[in-house]
Amino acid sequence: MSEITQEYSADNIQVLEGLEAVRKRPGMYIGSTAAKGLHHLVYEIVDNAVDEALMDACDEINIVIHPDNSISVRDNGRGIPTGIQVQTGLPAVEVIFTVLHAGGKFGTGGYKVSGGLHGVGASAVNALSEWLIVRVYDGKNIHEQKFSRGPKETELKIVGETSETGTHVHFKPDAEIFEELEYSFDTLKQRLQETAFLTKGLRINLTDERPDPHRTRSYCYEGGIKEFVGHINKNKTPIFDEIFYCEAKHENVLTEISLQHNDGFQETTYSFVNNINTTDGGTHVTGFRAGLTKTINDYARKFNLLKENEKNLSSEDVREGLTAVISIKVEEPQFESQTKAKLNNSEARTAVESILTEHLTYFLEENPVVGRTIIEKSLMAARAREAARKARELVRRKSVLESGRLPGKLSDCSEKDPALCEVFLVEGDSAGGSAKLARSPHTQAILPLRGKIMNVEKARLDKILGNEEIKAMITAFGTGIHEDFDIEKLRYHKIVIMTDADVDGSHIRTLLLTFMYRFMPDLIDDGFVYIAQPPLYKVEKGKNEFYAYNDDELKNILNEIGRDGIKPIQRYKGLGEMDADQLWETTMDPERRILLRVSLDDAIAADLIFTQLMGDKVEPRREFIQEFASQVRNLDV
Ligand code: 28F
Repeated sequence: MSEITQEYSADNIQVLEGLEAVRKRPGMYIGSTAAKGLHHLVYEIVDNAVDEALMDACDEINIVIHPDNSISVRDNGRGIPTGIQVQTGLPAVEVIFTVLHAGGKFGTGGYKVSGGLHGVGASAVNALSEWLIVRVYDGKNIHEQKFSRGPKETELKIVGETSETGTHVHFKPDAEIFEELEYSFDTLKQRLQETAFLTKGLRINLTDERPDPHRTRSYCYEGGIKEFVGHINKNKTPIFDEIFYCEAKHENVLTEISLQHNDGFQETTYSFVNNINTTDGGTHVTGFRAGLTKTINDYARKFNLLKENEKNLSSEDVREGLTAVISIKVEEPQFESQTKAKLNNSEARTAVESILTEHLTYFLEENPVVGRTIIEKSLMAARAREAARKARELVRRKSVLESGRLPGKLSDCSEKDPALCEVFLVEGDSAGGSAKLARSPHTQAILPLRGKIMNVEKARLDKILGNEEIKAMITAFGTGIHEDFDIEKLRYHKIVIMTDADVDGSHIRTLLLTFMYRFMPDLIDDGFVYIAQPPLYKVEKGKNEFYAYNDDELKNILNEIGRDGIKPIQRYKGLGEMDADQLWETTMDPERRILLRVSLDDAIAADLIFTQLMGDKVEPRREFIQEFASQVRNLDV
């Protein structure tokens, strides 16, 4: 008995040290203490419930955002065991919430989701919460334990009876730790929908109980990633109706693949390992590409769709317009980097390649029309790629992209250090003129863009690179594009999109963002792209001038200064209505302006947004324009 007590106290010290470490360096455990880390807490807890679903022990998870921005997560699984663990002398549930990495250590086999990106589990969430309450429903009793900033506040005790089973965790992120405490419904919604797609048949409900507005979403996909592919292609035009899907296991790598081509030119492939989004791909994606290229070429040869004198289709050719989701489960995932963005397990490559080859070959033989359609599209891609390559060579040689000769329309700044330089992309020549007068020419360059920017979603590379506005931007930025992109050559560390505050302006802004996202994604990723915020209203009273950037602000200003003796309120419809001084004061002066930094850290959301706006279908575009306004407001300042 005394031995156990000794072990207990030794462990207890370790426990407290472990959790103290999490509180000292939260960033190391959850990535950040900003909004991203705050949301991460939810994923850690939800992922434990998802593990239970992956064991087929649970089919529903409920997540509630409470009015105080605390979160509760409830699953209908078996309930975390409440019995005493021999090694620690403590209830298993207490261990899970107080011992760092307990999830992994005591895992009972299976494919652990291991807590999303950082995989630190419930104990880290507990350490970073002002309070956390866990309730276990074991079919007879409700067991409850409370914690505060790590250490327990109460022993595990029975607080009621129940016929249900499952686990309920309610926590409030600690204001001493997090800079941001307000949960975003949209961010949680996005990620939870993705989780639902990845876990066939699991129902995930999200409820926002904060006022204005109460919202709820429910996600459940019997078809899993097949429905995910359908969802991604929803606003695009698929070139065949059937969505390919397969599921098989090969050397302990459980593999699911789904794909469908659309009539666009971009590839959209999302890959996951144990439900973690591997944004940089890895061995599973390599295996997928090899299997796809080989299967399609073999099929084309077998049915004489590719003549003997024709070269094999390339991997790029067969992936034009492809939408695919690859989801694998492995017992011991090896990642190349700390961020888990790229998988390293070599068995994943062979598993995905062989499973795809086998099932896709069968699928194409069963669906010959699909086979022919994919091959026709790939052949067109091959021809276009050849034409584009020649065009690019030509453009390159003609030195448009690499001459160092700057576009004629650019009014450059005199400073040479890119870190100090800004370029304003301004809609229209007239606004460009005011901006030129308004700017501080030492550090601010102006590039006026005429009219609508080309929609890069809808054109091939040779045509895009022939477009004057696009060429002007590429040469002004100096970085080159695609595989030639070199951030070191960036000439301005702030690229500021300045468009009118109307629907046309927001359309142009989105076209510009689409162009950058597709051609120079690192510009956005590395935080060099900004959106200027011109004011919407000007209020004048006596000698005082006030600018309002939205309707709320206008109301506040009017409340503050009263309506007596004010001049008629001026509503700016476009940048052109402001004179140079006003433009400088309100929108360009680094001391006074508000810039929104564009940060598309969720590539999936971004891509859906971009195709929603850029695709052919009108309805989603309208929805988007409405939603985009709120997105922009949510971007980091
Ligand atoms: C709201 C968050 O965390 N759900 C969980 C279980 C179920 C088991 C379990 C969890 C056993 C010994 C480690 C039950 N019965 N939702 C959750 N549900 N963890 S977390 O076991 C954990 C291991 O220590 C469970 C039989 N086996 C496992």
